[in-house]
This record gives sequence, C-alpha cells and structure tokens, in this order.
Amino acid sequence: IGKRLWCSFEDLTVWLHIYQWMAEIQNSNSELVTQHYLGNTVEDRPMYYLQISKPSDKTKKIIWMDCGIHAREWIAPAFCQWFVKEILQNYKSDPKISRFLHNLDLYILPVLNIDGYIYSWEKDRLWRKNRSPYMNGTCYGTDLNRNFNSSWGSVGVSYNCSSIIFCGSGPESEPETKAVAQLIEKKKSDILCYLTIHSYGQYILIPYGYTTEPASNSEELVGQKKAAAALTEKYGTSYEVGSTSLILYSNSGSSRDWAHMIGIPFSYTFELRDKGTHGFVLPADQIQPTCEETMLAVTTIIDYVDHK
Ligand code: ING
Ligand code: ZN
Repeated sequence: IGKRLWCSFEDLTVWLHIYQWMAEIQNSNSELVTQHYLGNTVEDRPMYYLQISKPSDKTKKIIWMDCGIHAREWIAPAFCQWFVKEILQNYKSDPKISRFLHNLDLYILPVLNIDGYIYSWEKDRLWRKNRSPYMNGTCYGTDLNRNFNSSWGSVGVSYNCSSIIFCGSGPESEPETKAVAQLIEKKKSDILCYLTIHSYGQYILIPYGYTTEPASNSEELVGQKKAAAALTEKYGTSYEVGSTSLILYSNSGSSRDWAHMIGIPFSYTFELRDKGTHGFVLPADQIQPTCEETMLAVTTIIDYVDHK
C-alpha cells in the first residue's frame, strides 16, 4: 500500500481497520461518498479523506473536519467515524442534515496523524505527536498542532524535539501538515468552516491561540454557545466556549488559527470529554454518548454557517 512495503500484524489491525471502513463506506454509498488521497505520512502511510456530497449541479461550500491530529486522543477519530455514519444513515430522514447537505459538501479526515495513532496503539498509549525522526533518530515527533504557518514558533511551543509541544523545524515541516495545508489552501475560497476535533477538556475553542487579540468575527464565533447548549441538552455534559488564548493558554502554529488567518470565516477546535477524570483514556462506555452529544454541537454549527 503506497510506497510502504512492510507492516506488523498490529499495524494491520489498527491501520487497516479504519481504511477498510473508509473503503466500505465508499462502496456502499457510492452516490454520496468519494475517498480522496491527500498525501503520505512520515512513515509513508497514505492519507485519505472522505467527501460526502449530494449530487447536484450547483457549486457548494465545504465543511472541513479533521480528527486525530494528536495520537492519544482516541475519542476524536471515533467521532469522525460516528459523524460519517450518522450523516449517511439519516440524511434522508433528518430535515436538518438533509437541508445542509443540499448546500454543503462535507470533507472528513478521520485520522490526520496515522503514524502517531498506530504508535499509541502499539507502543505508547499516551503518544501525542507524529513520528518524524530528529537528531539522527534519537528523538521523535513533531506536535502537528504547532506546525502550521500561524505565527509559527512564537508562543506555547518548544524547539526541543523531545518536548510534546515541539513545533518542528519550520512551518509545515511535516508531511502530514503539508498535505492538509495544501488541500485547504487550494480549496479555501470554498471552505466555509474548519473543524478540528481533539480531547480532552470539554471546550469549543475559537481563534486565536497565538494572540489574545480577538478574531474579527469573534462575536459571531462565540455565538456558537448555542452549539454547546445543544450538546448539554443530551446528557448534561457542560462545555465552555471561548478564545483559546483567553480561556486556556496560548499556542502558535495551530491548524485552527491558520485556517482562520487564510480567510476561512468559521474555525473551531473541539475538546471532547472528559474534564480530566480519565483524560485521554476515556472509558469505552463513554464513546457512544460522547459521539451522540458532539453530533448535536457539530450539526448545530454546520446548520448555522449554512444560513450565512
Ligand atoms: N489541545 C490543543 C493543543 O494543541 C489547545 C488545543 C491549544 C487547547 C491551546 C488549549 C490551548 O494543545 C489538545 N488537547 O491537544
Ligand atoms: Zn489535541
């Protein structure tokens, strides 16, 4: 597969599971779903995203969503898959989904950091970064959410490759970052909303992380408190909405900041469950409720931007 000719058994189970799922989803929904190649990872695994489009002649705006930029945040890829499943299952019966699919195309990247994700299954459950070797292979991994070209390297990063917030050797130094950035750059005039899914903390974060200056449309972005309210209605999970640098801490080089800076009006980071009790190792019995409630917030945002 790709240029990569070797892989371990565990690799096959984790990696092929999601790719098999993507292929199946595409085959059984071929009128709606297309799988696209995005680029290769550091360890030469191919990256794909799914496009969900209702056939029509009109040009549509795009909603982008990526999951799994950080390896250990396992609930994120689970949510991307849940989201695709729900859309395909309900687009005919759910008036909200059916309405926004009429005007919008959905682009979903289920696992951005595949190498890191597999490493977190096989070797180190709490691995966060990608798997690029530095210093002659004595130190591994760039934090892909510090590697975008948004005030790269300025705040909330480390230049030390052994740090979990190592920002890489330069903006877009990593092939995973570059692959995503190139596609988004190419399509940016059509992309209405950029969503990036993380865990944990229960936040919906708006730009910016690199400065405490508010985004030009921050009033409107914060308007998505109603997305958090829709989420809370399901199981009572409480969420906070606000600018990253103001309610948490500052960071530069994030994909969310970059997306907004290149002109994508709506850009959000989700931090899913929980608040720290289990952290990244969210118990299995919380996967489904987390996906269900998050679905409500995400579709509320998509519905809102569709009406702009
Ligand atoms: N959080 C993101 C991170 O890259 C973030 C987003 C940035 C949150 C800055 C708060 C402040 O650190 C996680 N959990 O990865
Ligand atoms: Zn994260």
